[in-house]
Formats: sequence, C-alpha cells, structure tokens
Amino acid sequence: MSKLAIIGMPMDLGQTRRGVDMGPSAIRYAGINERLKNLFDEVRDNGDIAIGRPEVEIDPESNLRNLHLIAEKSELLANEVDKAIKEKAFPLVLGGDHSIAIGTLAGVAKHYKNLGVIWYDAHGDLNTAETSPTGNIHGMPLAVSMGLGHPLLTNVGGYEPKVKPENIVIIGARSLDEGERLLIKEKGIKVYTMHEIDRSGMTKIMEEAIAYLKEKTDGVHLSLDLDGLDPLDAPGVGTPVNGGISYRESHLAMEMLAESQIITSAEFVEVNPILDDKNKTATVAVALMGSLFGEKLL
Ligand code: 4U7
Ligand code: MN
Ligand code: MN
Ligand code: MN
Repeated sequence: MSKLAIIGMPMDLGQTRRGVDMGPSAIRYAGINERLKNLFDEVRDNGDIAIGRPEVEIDPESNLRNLHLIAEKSELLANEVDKAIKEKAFPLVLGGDHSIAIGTLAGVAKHYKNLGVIWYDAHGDLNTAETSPTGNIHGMPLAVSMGLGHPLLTNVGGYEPKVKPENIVIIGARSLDEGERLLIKEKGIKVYTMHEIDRSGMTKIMEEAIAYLKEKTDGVHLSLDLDGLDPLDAPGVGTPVNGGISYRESHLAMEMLAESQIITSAEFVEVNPILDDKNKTATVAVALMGSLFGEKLL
C-alpha cells in the first residue's frame, strides 16, 4: 500500500521576490496529480498550509528577515508532514521558497535516527545571521537543520538538530558564500559542485551519493531547489545561477534515486511562476517527480 501526501507551502517570506508563493498552484497546474496518480495506490492532495498575507517583518538588528513569521509558519508545516508520515504516506512538499525546508525537516527528522539529506541546489543554504550577505532565510535552512542559527529556527518542532553534517550531500553547488565554504570544510559536508558533475558525470556522482547515504542512514529526504538546474531549463526561480545541472542529468539523478529506493520524503522549492516562461519550471518539477517516483520511459 503506497500513499502519497501532497502538501503545499505557499510561503515567500524567506526572500524578497514576490511570486514564489504561487509555486504550489503552478505545480498543480502543471499536472502533478495526473502524472503521479498511477505511481501510487493513493495520491492525496492535502491542500496548502495557511500563510495568509502577513506584513513583512522588519528587524534590521537581527539580519533575519521575517524571523518570527517563518518560525511560526514552519511549525504548521512540521505538523502536517509529521501527520502524513504517521498515516504511512510519503510526504511531498511543494514550495514556496527554500526556507520551507526548516518546517519540512522538523516534521520528517523525528521519525528517523539517522536522516540523510540530498540538497539539490546551486547554493549551499548554509548561512547564518552572521554570515548571510542578504538576511534572507531561504539561504539558511540547511544550516538551521544542523542546529546552527537563531534558536527560534533551529528549535522548530521542539528539538534540534534535525540532521548530522555527515548525513548531508549537496549536489549542483556553484554559488557558495565565504562563510558557507568555511562551514563545509569545518563540518566535512559532502558537496558535489558543478565541477565534479562536469568531470565525473552524473551517473558516477549519484552512484557515490547513494552509496554514501545508504550505509549510514535510515531514511533520506530530497530537498530539490529548482535553481539547481540550469536557468535555460528552469528559468522561473528567484536566484538563478548560470552553468547548472541539465534537464536530462536531473532526470537521470531522479531515476537513479527511484532505483535505489532510499528516498523517504521530498520537497520541490523555489518555483516562481511570475519569473517563468509559460510555466516551464513547474512543468520540469512535475516531470522530475515522475522520474523520482518510478515512472519508466519504456
Ligand atoms: B536558495 C545567498 F547571498 N547565498 O544567502 C543568500 F547569494 O534557497 C543566496 O538556494 C541564497 O535559492 C539562495 O542570500 C537561497 C546569496
Ligand atoms: Mn535553496
Ligand atoms: Mn538555490
Ligand atoms: Mn533561489
């Protein structure tokens, strides 16, 4: 009995470009239900977490834009994700900007002793208030999940940390801030930058990543930021970076994850239909979900 629970998280508070709150709608419009319904016994769309239209929070002192709002909304998402897992459903969260991962991981991690995380992204999302050049919380969720950052964020769900540095694999990195580079070295986080992907090819990278996580984790969360892909393939994102992972390489990565059967939860984030070209990016997200959940070409 395989069940999928789709949870929309239309939150755009982790950055300053409007439109990413429409990500869940764009992904639904791109046909997520149609695409996935034959890959599970049951697909349930649980709708969206209520974010409302809160006033933007300005707190120049903390260098954390919308800190309290994000902490509060993340609790709601954590609860929904937790509930889905308790009901034996695979949680699939639709963003929203990447700050939503704080809530997703808070809901997921308490179900595992050794959760693994694949962070598919152009960025490291490893900033803290001290290192962030922007104050945008969507650049911080991976650090937060390791227990680094403001306690209101690291304690979402009532516990910390959610994930150990040695259980993290970053794939597609090509824009890392100085503080992030230091943290990667200090914590020994496994990072496959675009250099490694160009050099060894996606097949080898995914074989390694899967083997690395498989032996030491009891569940793996896939956090896929659409800006991990090249902007030519996924233009509808707030922080595009040239020279990214191609459409086909991304399908290959998802197909290999499907084959490995290690993935136990997932989120697709940063889809911004306002910046997009005819819903191309949401369409790519849905196609990648197809591969991740075992759709075959033949
Ligand atoms: B995303 C950035 F400075 N590193 O912290 C920051 F370059 O979720 C970008 O990966 C973060 O899209 C991008 O603001 C966050 C910046
Ligand atoms: Mn990201
Ligand atoms: Mn990114
Ligand atoms: Mn982004």
